[in-house]
Amino acid sequence: MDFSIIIPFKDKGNNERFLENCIESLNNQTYQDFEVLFLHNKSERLQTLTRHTQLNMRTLEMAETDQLKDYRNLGLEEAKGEFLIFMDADDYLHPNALIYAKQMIEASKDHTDVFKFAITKTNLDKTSTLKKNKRVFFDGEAFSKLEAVMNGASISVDDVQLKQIINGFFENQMISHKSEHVKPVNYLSRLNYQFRVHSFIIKKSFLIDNQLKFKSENTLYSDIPFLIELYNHTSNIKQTTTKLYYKYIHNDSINYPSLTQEEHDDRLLKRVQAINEALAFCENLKIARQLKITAINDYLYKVVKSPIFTESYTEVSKIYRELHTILNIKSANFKLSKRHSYEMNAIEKGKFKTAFMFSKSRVLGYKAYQFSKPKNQRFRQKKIQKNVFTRLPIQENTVLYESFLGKNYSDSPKAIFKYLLENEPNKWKHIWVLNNQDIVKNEHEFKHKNVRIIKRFSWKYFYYVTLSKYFVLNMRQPKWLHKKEEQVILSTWHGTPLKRLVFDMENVTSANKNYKKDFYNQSRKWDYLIAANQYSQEIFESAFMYPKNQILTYGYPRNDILTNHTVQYKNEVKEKLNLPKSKKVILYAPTWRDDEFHSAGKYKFKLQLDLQRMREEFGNDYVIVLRMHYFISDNMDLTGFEGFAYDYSKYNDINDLYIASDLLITDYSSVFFDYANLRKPILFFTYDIEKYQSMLRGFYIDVYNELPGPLLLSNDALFNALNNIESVNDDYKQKYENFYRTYCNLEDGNATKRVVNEVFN
Ligand code: C2G
Repeated sequence: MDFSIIIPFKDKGNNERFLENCIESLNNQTYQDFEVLFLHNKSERLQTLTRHTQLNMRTLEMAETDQLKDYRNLGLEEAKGEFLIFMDADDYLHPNALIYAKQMIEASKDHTDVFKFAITKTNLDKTSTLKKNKRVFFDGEAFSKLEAVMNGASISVDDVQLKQIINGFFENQMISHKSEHVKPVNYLSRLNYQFRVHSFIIKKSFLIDNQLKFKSENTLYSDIPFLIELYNHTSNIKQTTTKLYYKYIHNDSINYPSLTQEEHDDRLLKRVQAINEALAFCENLKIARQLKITAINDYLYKVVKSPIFTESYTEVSKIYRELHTILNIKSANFKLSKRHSYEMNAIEKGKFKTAFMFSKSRVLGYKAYQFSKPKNQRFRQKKIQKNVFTRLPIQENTVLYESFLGKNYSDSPKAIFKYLLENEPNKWKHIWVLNNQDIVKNEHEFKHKNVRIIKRFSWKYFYYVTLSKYFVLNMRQPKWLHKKEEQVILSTWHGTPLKRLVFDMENVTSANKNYKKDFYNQSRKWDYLIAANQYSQEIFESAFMYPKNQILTYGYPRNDILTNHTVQYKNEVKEKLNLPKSKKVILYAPTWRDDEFHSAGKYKFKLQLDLQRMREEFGNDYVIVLRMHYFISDNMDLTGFEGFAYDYSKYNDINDLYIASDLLITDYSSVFFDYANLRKPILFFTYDIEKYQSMLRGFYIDVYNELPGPLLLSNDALFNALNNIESVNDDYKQKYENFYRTYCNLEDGNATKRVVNEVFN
């Protein structure tokens, strides 16, 4: 047998989530001559998952006291394959990984014993990742075989390999494979000092001949000594140039932390201990140097910044003892900068207290330097927020408002503000976060003596965000905000969800891998959260992991005006927006797409709506208002459409656009939940629904059956619906009614009052 794949799996009750990917990827290998060894702690979940697999697989039970090293050693002993492949249970392989490995090994006539798959890190689900990385790789013999067939050679029915090649060829693009030699010492520096055994392919006889085993008891870094000992015996590692091993980076470190994401107070100590242990196996002076540098850098940049450095000298001194031994071990030469060498010399000589003092003053010096650098304004602001502003008394009657990160004067914060201003005009001091003052220059509320405007991230912002008794906002507060206990954060959120949110999302395409963790920590600081309906409440409880039955399900303050406004208000708004009185108004308000962006937070939007045709067919009766999502940074070019199409993407409050319009076209934006309060027709222009639903986020409701209007996948369909709007309305009458009853049933025009009574009194 060619390969034994060794996979340790210590079931902790919450880490079996990705096992299926791993098993499935082995099932899908195009090369079949391998066995799988699962070493596990009597995991029932593993047993269930593997029960029906056709894989050549053994599951071996470990004792509760066994450590990771014991798992791998048993795998090593039991393996029948010529080569051992080490894998982690949450990772997976490209379908052609093994055939590639086989070819790489065969092509290496120089008796290489250690090989490796190059790794790609991913935080997307397996299907999406593999879709992105479809290519298969064959070379030499296989490729010429295929070429021969394409040139007319006959195909043998028993030629399994050829069949695989042909299947692969039709499904994917084909390139020939390449691999490269990497010296362990280069390898160490290239991989940024990551020492992990996963993705290695090692000849079993080589391990036996050199008596290599996992010896370290280190619970977090037992790989390090093993790999260093391995490098001691081999001068070459052959690595694929193509990334065939998928390292899964968990995007939900709250519920499913990987070993690296788990919090261990002694992580840094464990790491320096493992390096120390590894050095004992290290004869190669250059590798020893790399290890030393790693330990030194860990100390200089990680230890001194970690909580243990400020909290416990005893813990730091344990690290010093390890470093002391490390620094006294022989290695190739290297040079430290002067300021770092004071600390290291002291540690080398065993003068730990002195080293501690030096490090402390270096850290202080560094902080002072950071603090004084002119361009580090934000750093200064955060420090002052944390260390100065939080010590000042809270301002009891001050309310701070922020809508869409300071971009608009809108949404529920606006409704709550107007209510407080009208009902208790002298009680409150109101501060609005607005990046551009001009957007409210015609709003009479802002003439009131108790209303002020500040810019986001100005010094005043840092001050008021800390000291306002109430902070009312519709997105998340900044991560750096050290909230005072007396402060009350009222999160209104900004819509009834259609698209899956945070913890209900498998993939987080555009945001960073800490998105879920950050969201979790930030939302723990909300004192109140509002939901427009029961449906939203349930979703927020799951998607935000928000405590059960704590949400104020009172209807949306922002929607009160949709119930309460007058016809006169509608006319005034139309006038304000320069829309012709004689014509009906279509509002087009689509959402953003996670996978279409220029850079972080700046999303693209390509208008698919045929404006030309719309003007030709409906220009006599209608005008259209375009309203892009606030994440879209592309500007609409409406040259030539003057008097027919109006871009109100930057207009403050979408409510006015709802009120002024007679019909809504949207897609997957939550706007229709609000619009339905007006009972005007809604059309869904969902030209990319398949991609959106599968690749991106997926939906909470059955969009094919529950929506209050038709899904229209093309301009033709859309125009057809517009032409027959009366019959569309008739067709959707019942659905609209059901929809209204489910999602708008709390919107009686008094939501703001209910919220204010609960939160402010
Ligand atoms: N919005 C807008 N103009 C658009 C789209 C949205 O002004 N063209 C505003 C609306 O107030 C809407 C809110 O932004 O309710 C949220 O927009 P969505 O398109 O639903 O997208 P997103 O910002 O991802 O929020 O729970 C709601 C979800 O969180 C979705």
